[in-house]
Amino acid sequence: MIDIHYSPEVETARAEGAPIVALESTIITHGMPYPGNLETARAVEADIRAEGAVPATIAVLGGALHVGLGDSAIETLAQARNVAKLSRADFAACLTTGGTGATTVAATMIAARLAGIGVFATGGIGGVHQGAESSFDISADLQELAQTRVTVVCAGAKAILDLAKTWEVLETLGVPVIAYGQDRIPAFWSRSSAHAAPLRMDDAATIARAALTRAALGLPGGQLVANPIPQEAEIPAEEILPVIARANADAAAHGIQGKAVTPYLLQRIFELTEGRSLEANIALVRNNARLAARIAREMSALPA
Ligand code: PSU
Ligand code: MN
Repeated sequence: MIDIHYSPEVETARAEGAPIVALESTIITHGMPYPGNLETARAVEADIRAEGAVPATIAVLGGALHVGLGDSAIETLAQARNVAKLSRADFAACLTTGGTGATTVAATMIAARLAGIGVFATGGIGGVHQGAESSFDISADLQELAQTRVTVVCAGAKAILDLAKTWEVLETLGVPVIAYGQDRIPAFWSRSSAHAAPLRMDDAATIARAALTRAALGLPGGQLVANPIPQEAEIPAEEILPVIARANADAAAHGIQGKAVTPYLLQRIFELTEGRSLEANIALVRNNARLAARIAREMSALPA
């Protein structure tokens, strides 16, 4: 049995059956620079509370699984260096050896499921990297969505990826990809893309009921909700695509591989856009947190 350390707020919400939204910690340690990462983590939690749900940021601290972090723990993580980036493969090892690690989408889904939390908000999921036909670099996030029953709210897959291949793999794995309120799958920093959405839903209640229906069908795995970035924060595709191409070329030239690829690309795009990519990233995560809170409220109103 895993001993889960709940924050007092999450403990109370669990006891009362109140809505809870899980949040990952890799976005804090590897996805954004300090102090923007700390400001974002705090703002996202406040957004969830303002929508009437309770935030549960997830991380492994000294071998203990925490579901809900206090402000000082978030601040420590935001400034920490050399924190492990945990996915399905290394989650158990970190708990066993007393390590400290930030959870990716995959690991956060595993923890949310254990804690009985049905919805999770992030920025963008991992997926099939450009050049995957030779590197084989496909994020474990995709497998997790196929296996673990949590609804994940994102702004699409991170646009640094090969998006066409990412959506193909999710279709193969039987993961519902639901665009929120539009017919195209959003592309993280940009609201739209060339990709038609396999599914579209326009309200949180339908998304919550669809999760319940999947469970009733006995289907394992989650749902992916792709929520477009707010209009005022988006970076149009024609502006961001050349920057992404340059960042991917730089990653290849420097021989960046494995877990380092995603953090490298996000940091490089931050430099190349002079911080604008970070502003957009913050806006989209907050937007996802608000939608996730509304879905959590709908879920907690449904019969268990
Ligand atoms: N979304 C963001 N920033 C991030 C990530 C997601 O806006 O840093 C993280 C998530 O934790 C995701 C991970 O699971 O990047 C994907 O990493 P990889 O491609 O190595 O699987
Ligand atoms: Mn990878």
